[in-house]
Amino acid sequence: MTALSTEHLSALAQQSVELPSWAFGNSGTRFRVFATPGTPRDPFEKIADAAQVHAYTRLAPVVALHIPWDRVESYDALRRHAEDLGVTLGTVNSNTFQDEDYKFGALAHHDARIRRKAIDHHLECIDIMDETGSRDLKIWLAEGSNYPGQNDMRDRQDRLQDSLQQIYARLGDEQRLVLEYKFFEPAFYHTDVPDWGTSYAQVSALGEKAMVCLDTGHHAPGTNIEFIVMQLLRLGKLGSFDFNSRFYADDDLIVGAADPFQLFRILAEVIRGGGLNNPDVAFMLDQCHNIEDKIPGQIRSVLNVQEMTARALLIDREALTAAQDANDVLAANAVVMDAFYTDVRPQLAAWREERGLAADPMAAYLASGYQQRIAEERVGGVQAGWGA
Ligand code: PSV
Ligand code: MN
Ligand code: MN
Repeated sequence: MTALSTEHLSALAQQSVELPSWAFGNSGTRFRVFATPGTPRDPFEKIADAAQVHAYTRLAPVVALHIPWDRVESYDALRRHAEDLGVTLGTVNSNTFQDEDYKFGALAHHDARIRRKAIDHHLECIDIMDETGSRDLKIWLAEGSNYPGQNDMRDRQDRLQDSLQQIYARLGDEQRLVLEYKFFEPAFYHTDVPDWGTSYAQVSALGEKAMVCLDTGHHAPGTNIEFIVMQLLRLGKLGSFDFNSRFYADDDLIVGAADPFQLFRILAEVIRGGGLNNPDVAFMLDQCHNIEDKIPGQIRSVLNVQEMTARALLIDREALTAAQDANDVLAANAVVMDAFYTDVRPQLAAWREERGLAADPMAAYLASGYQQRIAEERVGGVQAGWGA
């Protein structure tokens, strides 16, 4: 069996996955939100839960915020709270999808008042980033139209660019804007940022501090996502990932649960393109745990990312290039499949123990009593925001 080398292990030791604060709140579908005992009642408790994931895996030192879901009186206090628990605050996500004013759009709206309000919301997010020490402002827009003729799509692109320019102008030297795309939903006919090409066009017109965010759940079925990863890395515009998995649409399920092979292929392109442990690429999760416990759900997620990274590192690049150069189709494919089929779990477990971690982080967390404690102590948890 191929084993992970010292070099592979040191690459894995540097791996960092950013957790979304909203994964720790209750969420659901549009049919019902099922509450989970022990759900955090405020952003401070969400950070405390995220810190548990990091404590057992040493893989998740950063927590992303969502405004207004994580609005607090003092971001400095939130920052210190995070640091006391061994994590830092990361990407700030804006929200222009839950306000009555945004029914027909926000940054691309034709009404100057509403567009101003949406731009100001993003400026507030940057103010928050200044206090939290966050680098990235992530923008996902729920904008578009439902019927042909409802809006002028081209005018909307122009207004979107203008709005983004105003936001971009407020970024500090070390800050960035990442623009996420999604092919449909909540708009069903056209979406203003439906694909990586549109996001790339919009951010390229802004400048170097603007990048694309690739959410793995935001493509049509059958899309070759690793090709997009390759292309964005090649263009130097892959700013961040939102990892999750999907069976049907934007399911937000545990990354690697629906299609571990796809996650492996994506991470293989990340490695090929120099994106692993590259500070320019943020590896975030964007998930909701509707029916399973949230902390174990996040532990499972980061371990899935680690396992598929380890397998992707095992691809024998020399053998692969030789087979490719010889047009040996089956040999080239076999090199990739050999790596994918290697079970890295025993080696990762042993390696964790060497670093003072439990061999099985999930079992260790479940045995710790934390889940029972929060279930007893916290009554009346908040929703992740989707229903709030
Ligand atoms: C909605 O599709 C969404 O899941 C986007 O992926 C955002 O990243 C996320 O919500 C949080 O705003
Ligand atoms: Mn996302
Ligand atoms: Mn999504």
